[in-house]
Amino acid sequence: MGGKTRAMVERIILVLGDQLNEQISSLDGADRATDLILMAEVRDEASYVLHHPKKIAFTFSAMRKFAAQLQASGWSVRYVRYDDPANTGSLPGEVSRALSDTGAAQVIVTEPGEWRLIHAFQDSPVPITLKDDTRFLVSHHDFESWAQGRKSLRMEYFYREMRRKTGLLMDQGQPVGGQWNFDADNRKKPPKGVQPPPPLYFPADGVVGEVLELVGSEFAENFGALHPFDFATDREQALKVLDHFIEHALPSYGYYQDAMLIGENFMWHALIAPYLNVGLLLPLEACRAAERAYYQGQAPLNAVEGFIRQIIGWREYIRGIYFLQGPDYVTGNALNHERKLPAMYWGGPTKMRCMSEAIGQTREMAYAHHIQRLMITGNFALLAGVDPHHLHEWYLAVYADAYEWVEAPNTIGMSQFADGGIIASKPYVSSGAYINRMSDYCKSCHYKVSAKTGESACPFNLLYWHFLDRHRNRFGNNPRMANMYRTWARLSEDHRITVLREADALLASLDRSEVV
Ligand code: FAD
Ligand code: DLZ
Ligand code: SF4
Repeated sequence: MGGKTRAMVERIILVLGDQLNEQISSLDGADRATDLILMAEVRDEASYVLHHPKKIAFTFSAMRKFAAQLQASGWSVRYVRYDDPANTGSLPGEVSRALSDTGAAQVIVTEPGEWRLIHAFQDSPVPITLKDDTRFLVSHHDFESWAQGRKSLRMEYFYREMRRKTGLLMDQGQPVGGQWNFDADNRKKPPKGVQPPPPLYFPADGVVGEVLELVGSEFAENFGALHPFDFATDREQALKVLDHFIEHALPSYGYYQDAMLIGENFMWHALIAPYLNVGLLLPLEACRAAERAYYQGQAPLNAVEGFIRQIIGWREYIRGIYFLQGPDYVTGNALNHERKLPAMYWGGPTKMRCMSEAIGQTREMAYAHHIQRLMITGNFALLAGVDPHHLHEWYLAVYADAYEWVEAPNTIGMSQFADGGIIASKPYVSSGAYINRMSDYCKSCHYKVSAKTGESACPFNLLYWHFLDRHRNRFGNNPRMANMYRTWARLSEDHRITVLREADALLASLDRSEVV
């Protein structure tokens, strides 16, 4: 307990597992002499979904190391381990226990990134003060002001304001290079022989080793491989991941952002989302590092702009939407999709190479990149009419970077159109042709991407038309989808009937838990 006696503790400062930065607002104005920091590994947080074991191991390791760092810089820390016999299993329970042990008069926490916990703290019998999370560049109030009165909340306009606000890639009020967005340059498939850089690996140290033993015994049933575990687990290591990305991957980040190759799990992606989301890295420092690389001639503008857009654009916008829309947002189901999540998502067999690649690497790494999430696993669930809430729970569980504030708008809004179009102006659906263009998956698939009907027809081809046909009332007049509906209408009636019949048969197979 850092040597404090009962009478000395004035305030308890609760630091959550995704708030691991000394600049966190709860510590702002705190007093090393009289305040006690509380951190707790609890059953409720480790099991509100079936988290991937790597995600739990990452969180607990990073929490333990951050607690040690705080202690080393003079803070008193009460750290409750998962297997402490006195552990109540919940954060409010641990707050109450700490209060009664210390007699402190006040509890402070930075606002959690999930309504579930915000409500738990608001409903707590002891008053808990929530402070704004200043790691983000935009407050709830600023996002509400931006959103107010707008007909549509598209990210692009928000992003331009963020560029002006931060001054990133700005020159006398104008975007550097004369354009805000260079995405048009960013859809290339890597030529043969071009290899993504290998990521950095961090061998387990003593702290991580102990956590791995705990997670291995307590969460053995959860979907996902615990070993090998090589995540960064402290700030120093996370900064190395950022530097490594800037030096080796950023120069090609833009061009190949959407590409997918068998056996290449990480491509040219940054691999920093878990570190940003728990506080080991801060968003502006990542953007400034990329901007520096551009000005020093180490990375092209399209790559640097693309990376900065993901962080000050998408990441901030997505969080703004989560808090603006309120706790019911995650229950959205605008397309009335009710199919249960196919077993292949939890590692069941599938004959679809793209799905087995994306899900297989998710199981091994707790990672898949954006296009694998959006255009493979998300696209398939949307085409197949999976209940978006089931899919939301899956994404929240299986990725090391998954926290509801960022996962839910990406899943419910961007990927599943279950919010009725708040985030996306049209659903992100594609047939197999897009997957074939952006990956090498189709070459070794059981199905044929060129086959539109018949036994070997790519399931994405069949379900794509089924989706458009069954949602004609909603999307038939959407100008951005007019081409798709025109193409469908040009097909012969016989062909359309066959496609719909075969798609129905495929969906029935999924419902009977047959291998698809
Ligand atoms: P890069 O592709 O290299 O991008 C750099 C950074 O930009 C990321 O680290 C991330 O912080 C930010 N970023 C990029 N795209 C987004 C986005 N759409 N929303 C918010 N931030 C973004 N991201 C999460 O951090 N947590 C999630 O739980 C999560 N769930 C997702 C679920 C679905 C269905 C989809 C389609 C996307 C989801 N994303 C989520 C967004 C994105 O896929 C991940 O941020 C990205 O894959 C993380 O890998 P990276 O660090 O290599 O990112
Ligand atoms: C993700 C996670 C896990 C697995 N475990 C803990 C924990 O034991 N203690 C804790 O304080 N936080 C944990 N977290 C992170 C929280 O779930 C996160 O703070 C909330 O979801 C709010 O974003
Ligand atoms: Fe996926 Fe279809 Fe290509 Fe197979 S053929 S990998 S199912 S897109």
